[in-house]
Amino acid sequence: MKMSNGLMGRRLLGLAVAGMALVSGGMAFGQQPKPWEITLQEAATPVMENIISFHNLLLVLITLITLFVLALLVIVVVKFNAKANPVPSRTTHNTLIEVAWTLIPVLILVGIAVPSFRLLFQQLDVPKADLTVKVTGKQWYWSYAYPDNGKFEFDSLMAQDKQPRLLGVDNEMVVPVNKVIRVQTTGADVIHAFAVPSFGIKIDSIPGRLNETWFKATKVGMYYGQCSELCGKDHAFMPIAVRVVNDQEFAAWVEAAKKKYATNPANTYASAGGQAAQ
Ligand SMILES: [Cu+2]
Repeated sequence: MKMSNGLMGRRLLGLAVAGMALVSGGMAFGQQPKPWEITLQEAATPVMENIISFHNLLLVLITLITLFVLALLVIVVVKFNAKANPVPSRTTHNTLIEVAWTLIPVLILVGIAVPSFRLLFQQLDVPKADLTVKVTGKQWYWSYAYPDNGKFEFDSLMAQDKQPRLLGVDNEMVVPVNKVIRVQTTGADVIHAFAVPSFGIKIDSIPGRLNETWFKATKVGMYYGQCSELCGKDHAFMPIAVRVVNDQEFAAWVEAAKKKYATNPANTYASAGGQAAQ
């Protein structure tokens, strides 16, 4: 069968569009990595929205700079090769150009530094929290404690039978929507890292140290992350699943969780000084 290039291109494009529709159709339940994803996960917090716009700004800048340098290289190769330009110029100094190629990059870097520092400050300056969740990384699962809501703590392990594969857990971390959640994190054994891409957070969970970050999810739904510090043989199998719900659902969940986890061995983890029952 013979096919013209144009026809072939259109068929491939059609196939790609159909594939993308298939992927997005299966994505009704929340934020997680998607097949063939080439950009950042969709934002669910103001911080992540700002990270994405900063990323887009940098992408435009780096593209323009790369094209400019490429154009200069092409001009040099075409106009100033030995054949086209047998007698080279003996110029060694040009004050105007030297000042320009020093000053313009400095101005560009300062221009990048301003929004960059603003974003960094927003990430690091924890606003007044509505709720604190203490997240402990363990080999190889997470524990979540709710000191403001009855001091219960529970383990969250990857569930083989749950979807999405390798991201579903038995007990999800649950938080209310549009509330500032302070995340305090530590490691019980080795260094782990608590990361949820659509919240724009990634912070090390270090034994003997309490690290702090925050997020304010503005959309209800399920959000997935993974441990992001190589922590041992099951590093790839300690996913993070966060369910963002409205206030009433959160209050109901807290009441149920208090009862459900009242006898959880995880609550005695610290006092027992040993392995939590899994
Ligand atoms: Cu880990």
